[in-house]
Amino acid sequence: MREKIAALLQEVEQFPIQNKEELEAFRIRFLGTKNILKDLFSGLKDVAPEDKKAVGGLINDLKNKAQEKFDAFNEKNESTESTDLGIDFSRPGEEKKLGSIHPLSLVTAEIIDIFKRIGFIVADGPEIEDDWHNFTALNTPEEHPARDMQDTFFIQQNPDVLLRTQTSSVQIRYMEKQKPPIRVLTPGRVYRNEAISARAHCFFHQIEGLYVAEKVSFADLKQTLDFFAKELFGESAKIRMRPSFFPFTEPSAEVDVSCSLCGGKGCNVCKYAGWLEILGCGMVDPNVLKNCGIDPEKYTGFAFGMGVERIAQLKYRVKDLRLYSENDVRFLEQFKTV
Ligand code: 2NM
Repeated sequence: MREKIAALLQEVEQFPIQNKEELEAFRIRFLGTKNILKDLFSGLKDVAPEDKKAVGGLINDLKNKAQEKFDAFNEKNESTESTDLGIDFSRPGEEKKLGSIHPLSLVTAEIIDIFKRIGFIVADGPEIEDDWHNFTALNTPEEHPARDMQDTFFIQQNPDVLLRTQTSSVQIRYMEKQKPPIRVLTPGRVYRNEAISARAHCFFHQIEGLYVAEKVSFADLKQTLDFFAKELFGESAKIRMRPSFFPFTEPSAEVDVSCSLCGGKGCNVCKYAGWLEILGCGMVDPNVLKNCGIDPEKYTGFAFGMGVERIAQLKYRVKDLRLYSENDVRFLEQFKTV
């Protein structure tokens, strides 16, 4: 009996348990309902009475050993299972790099916000246009240089399919569909056939505004632009108007804002002029209204247009136009808002 117990003790100690299958085999042999120790316990009745206690103790020890070995593997196995995932849940999270808003988007949003406060709404339209909406309806005559192949991108040599050169084409579409009063803002990309350099690009972004109603005057235009300049450049900003020419407005003007860097005294940003050109504007030519089915005897309107790149350049001192479309993160990261 004692040899039997000793042999089983050795078996318990040497039993290989490396995986779940071996653990289960171990459990069935030593701990299950029909385990081998049960034979030992039932064999106790044949042991000499004076020996019974000692032998019984040995069998109990054997049983405890088997249970301990089983528990030990089970525990170890459970803990390796969770660390097996290779995840340390107490580790701080990895920082995700956030992008930034493009300066042209920032400036566009700011300009739209200013005009929205005085009743303008935003409209958009196609970048691929026809001759009517980009030129003819805008009172741009057949022989006007803007129509030249040199300046406009035509698609597939078709003179009636082109990339819009200004967002006024969207305003033509808007006037064709809507009755006055109209207060609309048209932000968007426009295209011109120019060699790319620090100061010119083959595409850029415009925001044009249009107000058509009864008795709209040049004074209304001036007031609106004065409000705009003060909102964008600060309370001390002043504007001045210089006579100019556009086919679609009469009279037309160029608008300068006082240089916010030197306050008009003159510096290298304003080239010692004290003024910076920011937009073009004028009273909508009666022919343009007529072309859109609006009665020029009853309604008048003003319009203006500005280049977003130019405004962003003044605001952020961007020296080279190409930076806007190169996606260089060293440039873009400077406009992080968070
Ligand atoms: C400018 C300057 C002056 C303009 C005119 C129109 C329309 F559709 F009413 F005729 N839209 N935008 C306009 C007038 C644009 O950009 C420098």
